[in-house]
Amino acid sequence: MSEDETLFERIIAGEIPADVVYSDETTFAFRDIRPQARVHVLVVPKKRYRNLAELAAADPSLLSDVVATARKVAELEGILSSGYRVVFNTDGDAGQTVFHVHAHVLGGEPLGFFGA
Ligand code: IU
Repeated sequence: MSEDETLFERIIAGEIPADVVYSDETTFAFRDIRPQARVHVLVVPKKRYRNLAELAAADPSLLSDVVATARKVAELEGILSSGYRVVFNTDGDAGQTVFHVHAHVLGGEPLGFFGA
């Protein structure tokens, strides 16, 4: 297993320090170390799947938990009414770098459109 594959598991286990925003039985949320917006929090399932495609195929209920935690994070960060974006980068062209599926929760300011 590569460093990328274990990194978020080590953050969840408390072996690597992180700014934790929320945790429950199945999901974990912490601030991104290189924030791309005023609010930039990563939501991960505690059980590791490589990416969104694998999670959605194998465990839709856990994917639902991740999306619910993204909403909880928006609520905790005070951006539920101003709006927020949830992004899952999935493999090569999307630029995924850490292969433990994670949702980026972004907001706290107007966000530009993005793409190629
Ligand atoms: P990506 O969707 O796989 O590209 O996102 C990985 C994110 O993980 C990226 O925004 C990094 O800044 C973030 N991150 C982190 O928060 N803490 C870390 O120790 C590492 C990456 I490595």
